[in-house]
Amino acid sequence: MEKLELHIEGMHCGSCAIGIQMLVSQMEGVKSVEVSYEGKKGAFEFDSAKVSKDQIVKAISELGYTAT
Ligand SMILES: [Cu+2]
Repeated sequence: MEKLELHIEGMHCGSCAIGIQMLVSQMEGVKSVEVSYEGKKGAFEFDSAKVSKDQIVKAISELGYTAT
């Protein structure tokens, strides 16, 4: 299990954070997701054999946010 912390730009409210959380937690191999709107960040735990960091970053950017 791998851990990843991302800085997320572009969220305007708490439901943006929940939207990201719901999308990423549905991805295969993702074990846990915690997105903070106030902190502008997300903490992810995932199985790197099933999903990559790049795939998570890409999924977030497809929602219209910038994850770095
Ligand atoms: Cu919002």
